[in-house]
Formats: sequence, structure tokens, C-alpha cells
Amino acid sequence: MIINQLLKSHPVRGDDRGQLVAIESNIDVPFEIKRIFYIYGTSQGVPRGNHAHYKTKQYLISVSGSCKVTLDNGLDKETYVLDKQNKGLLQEEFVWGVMHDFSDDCVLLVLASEHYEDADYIREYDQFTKQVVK
Ligand code: T46
Repeated sequence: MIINQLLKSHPVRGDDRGQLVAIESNIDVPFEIKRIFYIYGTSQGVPRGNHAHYKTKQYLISVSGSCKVTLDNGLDKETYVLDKQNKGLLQEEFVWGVMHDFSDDCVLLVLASEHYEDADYIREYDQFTKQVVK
């Protein structure tokens, strides 16, 4: 995986009132945003995710605090630190993702390309590697 292709810094449109970061479908993220969700209040030492998706692409931004995200495409594994409100990480379909090392104040915002559908999840790592490593 090439780090710069997945991790992106967005312009911060700040003035004396404070900061603003704008994210637009098909411009700042390479898909149409159909769903957003966010996780916060994560129990210490407990990872989230641990799955891949058949169709869904996700874009992850830690809008408060920090966390780490390990992405694994079946061949390479890379851990990214999300610690700025204007830094976003793309998790494409067929990429295993684990979110971990959340700070107490972390709010992880996720923009997703698809509506929620349980059938879009690949939850068994063995099944994932069978599909991506041919
Ligand atoms: C990801 C990480 C960061 C919904 O009803 N709608 C939704 O859009 C989502 C994402 C979840 N849910 C329900 C399904 C479960 O009953 O919320 C519950 C917790 O979801 P899950 O166990 O999938 O949570 P995480 O933290 O393991 O994973 C979620 C996303 O599923 C995942 O794609 O990247 O947050």
C-alpha cells in the first residue's frame, strides 16, 4: 500500500472564529457518501472493526483525540495514526481494518459509500484472505 494515496490532509479554513474542514462527495473522498457514523467512548484497550467489506469504501477521520488504524490488503499491512481533525484515511473494499489505541476523547467519524448492510461484511479473516489472495 502506498501511504500517501490513502492518507490525506484537507485544507483547514480557519479564521479568528475558529476552524472548519469541509469534505465533499466525489471531490474530497473518492465516492458518494451514503452514510456517516461515529464511534466514541471506546473502552480502553478494546479494538473496533476487525472486518473487511465486499462493497463499502470508508473514509475515517478522528475529529477529536486520536486513534490508530491498521489496514491489511491480504499482502501488506500498514498502521496509520489519525491525530488531526483534517487528516482522513481511505479504507477501500476488500481491505481488512482494525481501529485501535483510542484516546479517551477520540471521536472517530466514518463516511461510507454504502448504506448499512450486514451481508457486506467479511468477518472471518480466513475467508478474507481466501478472497483477496488468489
Ligand atoms: C468500522 C468501524 C470503525 C448499524 O446499525 N449501522 C451502522 O452503520 C454501523 C456501522 C453499525 N450498526 C450497528 C451494528 C452493530 O449492532 O451498530 C453495532 C456496532 O457495529 P459494529 O460491531 O460493526 O462496530 P465496529 O466498531 O466493530 O465497526 C464499525 C463499522 O462496522 C466498521 O465498518 O470501520 O466501526
